[in-house]
Amino acid sequence: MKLFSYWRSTSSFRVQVALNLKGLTYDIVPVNLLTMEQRSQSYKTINPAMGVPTLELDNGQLLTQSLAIIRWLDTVYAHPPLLPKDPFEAARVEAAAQVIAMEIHAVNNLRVLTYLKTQLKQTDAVKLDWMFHWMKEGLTAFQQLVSPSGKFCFGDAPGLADICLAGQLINARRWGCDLSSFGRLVDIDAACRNIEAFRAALPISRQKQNW
Ligand SMILES: N[C@@H](CCC(=O)N[C@@H](CS)C(=O)NCC(=O)O)C(=O)O
Repeated sequence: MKLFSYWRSTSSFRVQVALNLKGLTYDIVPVNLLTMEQRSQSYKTINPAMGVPTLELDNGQLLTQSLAIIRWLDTVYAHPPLLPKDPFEAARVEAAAQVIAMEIHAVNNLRVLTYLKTQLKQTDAVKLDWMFHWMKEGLTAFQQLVSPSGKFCFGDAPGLADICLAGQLINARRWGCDLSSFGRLVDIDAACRNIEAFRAALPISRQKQNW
C-alpha cells in the first residue's frame, strides 16, 4: 500500500498509526502541503478533497478520509481491533473521534487558516485565538466523552479515539495551546507515546525521513 502523506499532517498520522498497529507495511508518498501540492491537478485526481491522507491499495484502488480509511483497515485487518465489536460501544468511540476530526481539525485545517489570513485579512493573533478556542472547546467535550479512568480512552488497549487524540495533541503542542485542564488526555497521550506504532508516526520520526 502507499500512503500519500505530509510529515506534519495529523490526519495522516492517524492512518499511519493504524497501519503500524496492524503491523502492515506501506510506502510513504510525500505531498508537500507548504507548496500546495495537495491542490495540484495530479493530486486532485487522487483525492478531490485536496488533502492528505490518501491510501492507495495494492490493486490501485484509492481511499480517502482518515476515519473512513481506519474503519476499512479495521474491517479488513481485524487484529488488533481499533473499534469495539459492540455497535453501541463502537458508536461511542466514533463519536469521540469525530469531535476531534470534525469539530477541531476541520475548522483548524490549513485551508481554513489560510482563508482567515489571506481572504479575511486576519492577524496571526486572531488566527491563534481561533485555533485555541476550537481546540479547547473540542478537547473539553472529548475529555467528558472518554472513560474517566483506565490507560486509554476506552479500555486497556489503544483504539480510534486514542489515535485521534494523539494526533490532536501534537498539533495543540505545536501551536502552544494550554493543556493544563486536560490532565486525563495528557496521561492517555503519554501512554500512547510508549507504543512504538505511535512513536514511529510522530512528526519528529517522519521528519527524519527528510521530506
Ligand atoms: N477530514 C480529512 C482531512 C484531510 C486534510 O485536510 N488533511 C490536512 C492535513 S492534516 C490537509 O491536507 N490540509 C491541506 C489543506 O487544508 O489545504 C481526513 O480526516 O482525512
